Formats: sequence, structure tokens, C-alpha cells
Amino acid sequence: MTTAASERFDAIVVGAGFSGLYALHRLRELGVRTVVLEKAENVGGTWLFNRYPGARCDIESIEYSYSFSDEIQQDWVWTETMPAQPEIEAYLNFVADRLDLRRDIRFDTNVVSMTFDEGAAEWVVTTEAGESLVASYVVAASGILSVPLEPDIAGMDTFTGTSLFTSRWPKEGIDLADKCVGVIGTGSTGVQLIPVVARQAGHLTVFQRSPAYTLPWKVRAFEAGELDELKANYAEIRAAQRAHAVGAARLSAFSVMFEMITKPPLKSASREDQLRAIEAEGVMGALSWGDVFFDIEANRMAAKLYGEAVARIVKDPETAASLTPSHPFGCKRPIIDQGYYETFNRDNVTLVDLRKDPIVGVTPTGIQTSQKQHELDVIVYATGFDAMTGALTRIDIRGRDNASLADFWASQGPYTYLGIAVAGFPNLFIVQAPGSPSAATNFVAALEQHVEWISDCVTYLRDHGYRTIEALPDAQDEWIEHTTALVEPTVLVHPTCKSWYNGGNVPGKKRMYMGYTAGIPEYRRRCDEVAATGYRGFKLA
Ligand code: NA7
Repeated sequence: MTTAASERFDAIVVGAGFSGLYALHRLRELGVRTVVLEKAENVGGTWLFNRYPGARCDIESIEYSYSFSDEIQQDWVWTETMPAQPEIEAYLNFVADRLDLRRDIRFDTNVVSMTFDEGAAEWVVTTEAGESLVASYVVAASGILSVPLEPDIAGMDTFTGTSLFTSRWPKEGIDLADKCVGVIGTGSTGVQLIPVVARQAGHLTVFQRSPAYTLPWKVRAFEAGELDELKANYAEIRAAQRAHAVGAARLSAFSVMFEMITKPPLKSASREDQLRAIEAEGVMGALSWGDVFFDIEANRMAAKLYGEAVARIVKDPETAASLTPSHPFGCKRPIIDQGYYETFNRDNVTLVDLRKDPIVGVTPTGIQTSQKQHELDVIVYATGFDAMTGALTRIDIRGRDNASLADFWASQGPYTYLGIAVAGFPNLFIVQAPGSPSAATNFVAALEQHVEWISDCVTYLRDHGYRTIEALPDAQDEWIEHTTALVEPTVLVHPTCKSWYNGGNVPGKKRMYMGYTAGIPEYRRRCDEVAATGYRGFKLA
């Protein structure tokens, strides 16, 4: 199958974002001849593409960063507690330069197919430009939020104004002053973008299908000397982070949720307790109860209380009611927001509740809803991603017997073993596949564990003379049973939960909760145990 023209490597890494950069560094250090194929013109992955105004991480910078190099964590200077996109992009460029990674990265190189040659026990990887590369191992570091989901709204291509997609925002920015801007989508992206656009635009109309639950939190610049003090304690900070279930012991969207579980139950709280909570903590007080994740009734009570808290911020009662979510809290990622609700008190902001007044179509001059034509100069689509599996199902990946990974996941659901490997696809390691901690945790902490486990595994295979490692179907089924059982007692499996975590945001996608929710330390323990027992659940040949 391989041609004379194929270039040979020990490992091919797909993607040069957070995961791919570390995979390259680690594999290279182990003497594994590695090349990274990256579709973009530079490093950064998700943090390169998502340049929309307000783009920011919801985990603190000193934890949302590599821990493997003390030199890097000491030398890089974060300016804010929670990093904005430009700073994360700059950080990844700094890391790539510091570790001299670029010499082994091919930019503007889009992988279109990967085929396992059973006779040679090698992967043949082809690119859009027609190159063919061969390697024993493929490490898919193609990202969990790297394939934007563009909606299919009638008339989108007839709009004569400017259409913008948050995941490919113009690098040079765009002047929105005096413009009538419409934003579709109120997930994390929309909630981050909307307050910023409201300050820039002449008028902003927000087209909201599902209101968000947000956790207001002020991001701030580090004070003089504060970062140095943190850096002096980095060993302790990293140790605490490593021991924490969500891989972030300081403030993050996840640690806030994690702490909610430890609070008393809402169902036995008095009305006075409830009111006191929203008086003291606003919308956060409505959600900070121990039973909201496990009891749908408590969750509904929290949603009602949340609506009361929103109504204390948003002056117009109808707008406040429209901003109150009807889906269970926890199904979607909670959003750390910067003045989101206050934005709807501005004179230049209008909310259109698509639950009452749905979009009929995009017209040449704006958006037509069932009740009104909204004239617009700019439409911004903040409509999400084909998350977790999208990047890999867009590559024609063929394993044993020419079986297609996309077909397997479409028919069976996104099954994996350990969230790393798929039965029938030998020597393919997926960084943070479905069934891994990934999106339910600090992604950087989670990926470091994955990359280390994968590179240790490659070393083991080489040292012991094995050519292939392959997940066993039974082990894979058991793993998914385990990950599914973990979320069974929670509201995450409620039929009204529809999000990128379970594929519910993509029409036709097989639904399955795709995170591993027992936490990174437990996950690490299980992965280490598998390795220590000679890779139990895998077939080595
Ligand atoms: P999300 O969280 O999937 O949000 C997408 C939003 O777009 C959500 O409000 C959707 O409403 C809305 N949407 C999607 N299609 C449409 C159409 N056709 N009409 C109206 N509204 C629509 O993606 P984000 O990019 O915000 O965040 C993804 C992750 O990035 C986030 O969780 C962080 O981890 C970083 P819906 O809910 O489907 O009713």
C-alpha cells in the first residue's frame, strides 16, 4: 500500500494546539522520530482560531498552562487571572519557540485520510495537497472544539452585510462602531462576546434560542508582585491541582460546580435560606446547592430561583424572563461571565427570544423572525462546535478490514477504551477522546496526563519489541459502561439535556455523554493500573 514517495516517521501527530505541541516535545525527547501536521498557518489550535472579542479561558492562567517544565512556567508572564485568547495564543507561540518545536511541524497541512496497513503495521496518512506519510503510530491531537458548527438557516448566503463566524474572526479585527449587529448563539462564546460587542456596536440584537446559566466572576489583572508570589509557590499550586478532581484547584467553571455538590440540598432549604443565598451571591446563590446535579426537581427549583436572581439584575421583566433558562443546570458548561446580564440593561441592546419568536430566515438585509424583520449590518454566528468527535470524523480514518472510524462512531456512538484508543484501530492514540476527562476538567491538566501515558506506552512497545497495540472490544464496552454509569445518577442524562457534551447539539449525532466524570486523579489511577498490568484491555502483538 505504501508508495516509494511516502515519507517515513516513527510517529505522526495531527494538530499543533496544546496537545500536539506537548506530544511532539515528549515523543522527540524519547527519541521517537515525529512530525506534526497542522492545518493552520501557526500553532495554537482552538486558541488560534477563536479570536472573537471577549474570548477567554474559564480557568485561571497559572493552572491552564503546561506544568511539565518549571522553566516555562517561571519564565512566561501572565497578565490576568483568567487569560484572554491573545495571551494564550502568544503563550503557545512562546512554548513552540522555547522548545524549538517548529522545525518538526508542517503548517498549512490538512490531513484528509489515515489508513492502517495491516501487513506493514503502519499508518499511511495523506494530506489535502496529496502528500503521503507513513508512521508506526498516529497521535490524534486534533482538538475537542475544533470543528465549528455552522447553522443551516434559510437565506444565510443571501445576506448582503457582513457575516462573521466566531471561530474564524478576522485577524485584523473589525470595526463595529455605529453598526447594527445581530448575534446568534448564547453559549460560552456568545456570552463572552455579547458584552464586548454591546460596547462597540451602534445596536446589538441577540437572537437567543436557549438562555445560558452563567456564573458572574470578575477577571482582573495581576497586581504588582502577585504573579511572582504565585510562581514562588508553583510546586504547591501544581500539587493541589494534580490532586483535584477537575485538574484545577483554584477558581474555574468546574471547581465552582464541584463545590456546589458539597453544599446543603435546595429541597430542604427554607424560603428565607433561598432568598439569603441570591441576596448574597446573585445567580450563583440560586445554583449553589448540593442536590441540583442529582435531582431534577431540585434542579428545576434552582432554575426558578435563578430566574428571580436574573430579575434582580435585568430591569425589563420580559427580558429577564426570556433570559431564564428552561433546561436543567449542569447539562451545558456553566459560563464564567463578565457583566452579561447587565448588558441587557443597555439602551442599544435588544433580546429576541427565539422560543417565542423563531427565526424564519436570513434576508439580504437582516434576520426575519416570525414577528419582525430585524435590519442588520453584521450577523455574528456563535453557534458552537461538532465537539469531541468532529475533527476525527472529518478525516477518512480506516482501521482493520478497512473499517471506518466515522461509520463506527455514527452507528455505535463514540466508543473508546480509556478515552484514548478504539478497538479495530491499532496504534492510533487519541488525545482526550470521548470517555476521557477532557471537557469535564481543566483540559491542559487532562492532556498532559494523556500525552505522558501515550508516550510511556510507545516506549514500552519499543522496549518490548511489540509492533502493535490495540484496544479489545470487551474492554472498550466495559469502559463505556463505566463512564455511562458515572453520569447515570445525575441530571446530565436527563432527556432535556442537549449539548455538545452529549452530541445533542449536532442534528443526527448519536447521543452519549462524552466526558469522564470521576475526576483526573481517579482516571490517572485507572490508566496507570492498565499500564502496570502490561496494558490490560489491549492486545499487544
Ligand atoms: P455552544 O455552547 O454549543 O453554544 C452554541 C449556541 O448557539 C447555543 O446557544 C445554541 O442554541 C445556539 N445555536 C446553534 N444553532 C442555532 C440556530 N440555528 N439558531 C439559533 N441558535 C443556535 O457553543 P459555544 O461556542 O458557545 O461554546 C462551546 C465551548 O467552547 C464552551 O462550552 C467552552 O468549553 C468553550 P441551543 O443551545 O442549541 O438552543
